[in-house]
Amino acid sequence: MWGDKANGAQAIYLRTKTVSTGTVYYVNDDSDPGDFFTTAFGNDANNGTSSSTPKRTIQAVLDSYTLGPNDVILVDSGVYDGFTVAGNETGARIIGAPSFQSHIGQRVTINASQVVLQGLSPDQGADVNASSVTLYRITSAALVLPDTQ
Ligand SMILES: [Ca+2]
Ligand SMILES: [Ca+2]
Repeated sequence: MWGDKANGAQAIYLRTKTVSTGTVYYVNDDSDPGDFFTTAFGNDANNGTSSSTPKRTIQAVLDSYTLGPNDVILVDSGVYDGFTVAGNETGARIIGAPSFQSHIGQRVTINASQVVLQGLSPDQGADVNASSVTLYRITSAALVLPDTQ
């Protein structure tokens, strides 16, 4: 904490980790309790590129676009179908709502390296078939991970 002699205010400076993002995509189900990222219900006819035009399924984002490193899918609170991250989506990040209520009701398959899953609840587990995949703040009783990466 520093005293700012110029205007008398005190301030706390925090060093935070900042990760640059590429394109951000949005997904929401058709209920809004706990929603954090989006302002509308999801619809796969939406483009998924703004908080007011979320897609309904994660797979629809993955199928509509080619995600690259640091591109992010923000998955709002809800229950979602499983999805497969194709081998060419290296470095894609799929992030759930801070409430830990972004449930994936079917199995998840990761075929691209350096994918990050964060804050999701893949309730039926995940198959990770690629290297350097990061699972961060994941809640699931059904995860099966390979012995080595
Ligand atoms: Ca929702
Ligand atoms: Ca794709």
